[in-house]
This record gives sequence, structure tokens and C-alpha cells, in this order.
Amino acid sequence: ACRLPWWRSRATCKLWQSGHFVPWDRCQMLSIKGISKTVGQEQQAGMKEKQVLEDLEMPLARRGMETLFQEQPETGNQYLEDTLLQSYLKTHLPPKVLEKVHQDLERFGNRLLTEIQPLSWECELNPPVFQQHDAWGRRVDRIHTCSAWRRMKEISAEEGLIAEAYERRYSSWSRLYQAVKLYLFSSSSGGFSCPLAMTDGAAKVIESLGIPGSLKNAFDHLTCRDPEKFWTSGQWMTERRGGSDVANGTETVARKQPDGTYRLYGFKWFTSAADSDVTLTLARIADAEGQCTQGSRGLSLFFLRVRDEEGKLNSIQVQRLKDKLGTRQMATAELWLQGARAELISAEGRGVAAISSMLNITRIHNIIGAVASMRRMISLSRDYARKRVAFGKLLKDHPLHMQTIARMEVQVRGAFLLLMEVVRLLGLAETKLASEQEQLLLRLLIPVAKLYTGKQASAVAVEAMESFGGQGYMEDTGLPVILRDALVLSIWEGTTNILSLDVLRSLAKSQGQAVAVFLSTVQKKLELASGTEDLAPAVQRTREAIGSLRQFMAAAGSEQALTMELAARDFSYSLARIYTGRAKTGTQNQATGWDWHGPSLSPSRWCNQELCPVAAESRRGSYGDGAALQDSALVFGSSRL
Ligand code: UCC
Repeated sequence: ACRLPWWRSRATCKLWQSGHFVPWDRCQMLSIKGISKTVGQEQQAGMKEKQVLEDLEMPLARRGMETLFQEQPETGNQYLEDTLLQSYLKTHLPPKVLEKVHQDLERFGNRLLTEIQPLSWECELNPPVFQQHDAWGRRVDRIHTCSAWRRMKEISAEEGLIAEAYERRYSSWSRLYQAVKLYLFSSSSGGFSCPLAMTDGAAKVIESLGIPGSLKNAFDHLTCRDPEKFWTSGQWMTERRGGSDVANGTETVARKQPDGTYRLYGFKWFTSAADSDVTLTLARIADAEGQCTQGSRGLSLFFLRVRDEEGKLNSIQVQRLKDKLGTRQMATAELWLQGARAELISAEGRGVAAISSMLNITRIHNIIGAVASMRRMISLSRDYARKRVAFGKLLKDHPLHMQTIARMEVQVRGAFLLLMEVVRLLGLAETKLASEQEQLLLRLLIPVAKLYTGKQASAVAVEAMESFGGQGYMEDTGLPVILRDALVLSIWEGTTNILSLDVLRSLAKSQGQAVAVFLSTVQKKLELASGTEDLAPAVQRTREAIGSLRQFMAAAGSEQALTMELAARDFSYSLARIYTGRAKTGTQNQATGWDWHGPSLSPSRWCNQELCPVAAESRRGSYGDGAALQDSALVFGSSRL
């Protein structure tokens, strides 16, 4: 029953459920985060704008009866409203695949709007709760999740959010199709994207091991469409010494049992989606004397079930749930492994190499999350600009405001194209259609895109929040949730600096071939685009950037390793910007009709920024002799050095 005054309920509650009033709070809960039954079509938007302006004319006394002083931003079917996504699919997918995919995505877009978004908000309002003891003092270590969270798991299976990538119904395009569904799902999923990322990563590791008999059952559960059978996986890598330096920070010990299995002893300090069914984790195998090899060469990869058939924990104790800034819908826990039974799934001492295929998948999911979060914030900003009046006109009629949104739009378009390129290459690699060069490019682009889009997402979330004024700062608008959740994207799955070093690792491992492929791929695309007059300035700037990058690399080759380490972040940013510039100029050139909402606007805007910051910083001496000492002096003051 609604316990609020009648006027408040009536005026604000647009939603009726089975003829009953929905309580105000509940109504608000369902209507924020852009949950609306109406699809935001152009015509409707125009009518709304008119209505807003007419309302302004209303006498103040009557306006006082309205509880909403400002119109709430909304979005419609996120697939139908995403013209860039639709254009990309039209341009790239074979017609038969496109037809099937388009139908499914339109349906999925409606399901997101009507069913999944309300669940997402419920997850936010009902975060997981940890119960350590029962009423009688027995230790139970239960993580209680809400029904909406559990429903998300069922929906993920029904929609094939993992299965699609492994069934390969559409050959190499299956991976891209899955990524597009995850992209649409991400900002409406209430954090369920995280367990899906790790589930996908676990399936990938098992598949890359050739699906050994002992893991066949797990693989089937992780990749199935049956909600009753679907399992999610964790990825327990971080221990109390931290999550970056895995090689030195892992203390967990594995003791071999007579039956060939292992028992794990250790403390996992940051385990996301702790309610998952299974997990992959690293540990050091103890020899007969109980000694372990230290460093990376001592790490092996294990698979384990978190609970047994009766739901009893596998010799695991939950110490507590983490109190995180964001992603609060999802349980992240500190876990003690006290002899958890596990199966060794990598060769001994090859744990890091074996789990790296999981890392690459979860990093791609991170990119998906970053692009989705930017798209969501900008869609809401755009809608708000058509409703909010300030200084006598709608925000959309203030050029400075539109410039701000347009700058964010350029960022999200760039990030989207980078994401599509990564998943296109992954699809080719998984169906054995990728050349050696494409595989090298994929290895290089994953950390580049992860680190770059993570930073873009944080910046866009902050900027977009400002576009709602004070309302953006209000918890009950749902906007702060998007910001908080976005901030983790540059932290987990490898921070910006760790991934910058991973970029260098991929160059070293390929003996420079990865970057050679990168340069020739960009060069080829620029040649294709050079015939298009509109694109000439963008092509020219990208060419200059490549020239600067080549010069920097030639000079850095003769410097000490410290130069490359100091330059790693700027170098990675340069790769991200140049490759995105190439994606923007390249795709438009295709004959199938690429809709940019204004030809060449986006490529030229993108290419107007500093495309090769590493060369610019190098010229300023940022990586030269003494630069590291100067940095320390700046941070600590020279007396402390
Ligand atoms: O944050 C975490 C969980 C949160 C949940 C996330 C869900 C995401 C959801 C998104 C949805 C919106 S878990 C913790 C995250 N931690 C990390 O990501 C680790 C960061 N640290 C690193 O990446 C490190 O640099 C390490 C662990 C890779 C460095 O270890 P090592 O042992 O020092 O590395 P090595 O010796 O360089 O590499 C060992 C082997 C090499 O192969 P071989 O021996 O054949 O030469 C490397 O080439 O591993 C290979 N390798 C890779 N191969 C290393 N990294 C990769 C890679 N990325 N791809 C392919």
C-alpha cells in the first residue's frame, strides 16, 4: 500500500501494477535509470520538447502542484537508438547473419527496457549481504543475493550471453554478436557483467586447453543456455600483497593428494562474484619437503568448485565482503582457502601463461563495460538536453552545452570502433581465420584498448554527470551509480600502468613484430581512405602521427629500458589514438554507406587531438636522463630523495 500523501503518489507515480498504486519510492526505483515504456523516437522527443516549453508558461501556483520540477532523462530501446552500432553491423555483417542478429537485438533491446533495467535497479538497492553465523552460533558463511541478481543469472543463460561465443553459429561473427549483446546488457545489468566476464574467461581457458575430459562438464555448464544448469565462474588472483604483481604476491600453496587432486591453502583477498559456482585460481605446488618455487615459474593454475552438491563450501571460509566505492550489486569477498579441493589444469609452473587467456577475455569485457557506460551517460545527457530549460531555452539550444556533449560523443564513437575491431579479430582468431599478423595485432590491441577506454569511461562519466547540474549528483537519480561503477574500469583487470607494461611485454615477446603489424595495418587503411576528400585532414594528421611514432621508436631503440618504461603509458595512448583514428577514417570509406550523422565530422574531430603524445612528451624530455629523478623530486621534495 502507498503510505505517501495522495497528491504525491498521484502526481509522481506513472506506473501502475495490476491496478494498484506503486509506492512512491518503488515507483521512483522503477522509473529512474531511464526505465520507460515509451520508446524515445524522434517525433515523440519533438512533442516532449514542445510540452516542456509550454509547461514553462504555466502559472507558478499551478506548477507548484507538479512534483517533478525537471523532466527525468530517459532512453528507449538501446539497440534501436544506437545508430552507430546499427551502421557498423550493416557495414560488416554478411546479410544473412545481419538479418538474424538484427531481429534478436531489437527484441533484446525491448527486454532490456521492460524487464532487465528494473531488475538492475533492484540489484543496486539490494546489495549482497554476508551472514557469518546462524542464529545458533554455527558458522555458515552465506552470501545472500537478491532475487533480481539471481534472475540476472537466468536471463544471461536464456539470452546465451556466454553460449553465443562458443556455439559459433555465425562462425567468426559469433564473438562480435556476443560482444554487442553484452554491450547492450552491460549498462542495464546491475553489475552482472562482472561474473559474466569471468565465466567467459573460464570457458575460454578450458577451451584453449582442448576441453579435457575432467573439465567437459564444467565447460558445458559455463556455456549452456539452460538457466537451471548455467554456472558462473570467479577468477581468484589477488592476494593480500596485491593484484598487480601476481608473480610475487601469490602465497597460496597447493598440496597434492593421493587421488591426484590438490588441496589449496591461502588467503584470496579480492574475489569478485564470490557467489559464483566455480573458479580458476593460482597457487604454488609444494614439493615433498613442503617447499615452493617462488616467482612466476612457481605458479600453476587450478580449477575448483566453490560448493559441493549440498551447497556446503569447499573448505573455504568467507572473512568478509568488501565495502567498495562502486559495483556494490556484486559480492566481492575475502576468502580463506583451508584445504579447498582443486584440480590442476595447467602444466606445473605455467599458471600465468594459462590464465592469460582468461585475462584477455575479462579485459575485453572491461572494454565492453567502458563503452556501454559512456554510451548510457551520453544518451541520458542527450535526452536531458531536450527537456531541461535554462536561460529561457532548452539545453540543446545552448551551443556550449552541445559542444560538451559532442566532445563526449567523439570519445564514445572512437571507443566503440576500437571495441568492434578487437572482437572482430578475436572472432577470427577463435575460428582459425586470423593470420599470424592479426593474432599479433589482437594481442597488442587488448591491453591498449582496455587501458584507454577505462580512462575514457571515467572522464566521460564525470563530464556527463555535470551535464545534469546538481541533479547529476543526487543518488536517487541513479546517475552516481553509473559514475561509481565506471571508476573501477581503469583499476580491475590490470591498472593503466600495468597494462602499459603489458603492451611492452607484447612487443618484446613478438620481437617488435606486433608494432610493425600495427603500423602497416594503419598505413593500409589510410591508403584506402586517402581518395575521400572529406577525410583528407584526418588522414593527413594520422599519417603525421605515424611518422612521429616511428621516429620515437627509432630513437627509443637505442635508449635504456627506463626510457621505454617511462614512456609506456604515453606510448599506449598513442597506439590507442592512432588506431582509433584509423578505424574512423577506414570504416567510412566503405561503399555500403556509413552513417556518421554528418560525413567526416567524427574522424576529423578525433584526429584534431594530439594523436601521438609519446612523441610530443619525448621532445619535451619527459623520458630523458634525469626525468625519473625529477619526478621523484616533484613528488617527495628533493630533501627526501
Ligand atoms: O581484478 C580482478 C578481478 C576483478 C573482476 C573483473 C571482472 C571484469 C569485468 C568487467 C565488466 C564490466 S583479478 C586481478 C587482476 N589482475 C591482473 O589483471 C593482473 C595484472 N598483472 C599482470 O598482468 C602482470 O603483468 C602478470 C601477472 C601477467 C605478470 O606476470 P609475470 O609472471 O611476471 O609475467 P611474464 O613472465 O611476463 O609472463 C608469463 C607468461 C609469458 O608467456 P611465456 O612464458 O610463454 O613467454 C607471457 O607472454 O604469460 C604470458 N602472458 C600473456 N600472454 C602474460 N600476460 C599475457 C597476456 N595478457 N596475454 C598473453
